[in-house]
Amino acid sequence: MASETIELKIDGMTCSHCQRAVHQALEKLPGVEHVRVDLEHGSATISGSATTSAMISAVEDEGYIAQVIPNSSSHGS
Ligand SMILES: [Cu+2]
Repeated sequence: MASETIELKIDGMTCSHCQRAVHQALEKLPGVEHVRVDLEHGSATISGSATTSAMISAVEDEGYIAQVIPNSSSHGS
């Protein structure tokens, strides 16, 4: 199973309505298994096999800005 967890930085969320819009946009993507949107930190954590570019465009379609947060913890140097 190529399931992985991706963290996105989301800009533009101001209230729980925004949070829900982002959550729903990500959740309906094919391959996405679990979504958690953190309004306070402006981030989203997505588990599943969808591509990050699909996630970013889904969020942007809702009117928010999404960026991948580089995951520095997966490779200890
Ligand atoms: Cu809002």
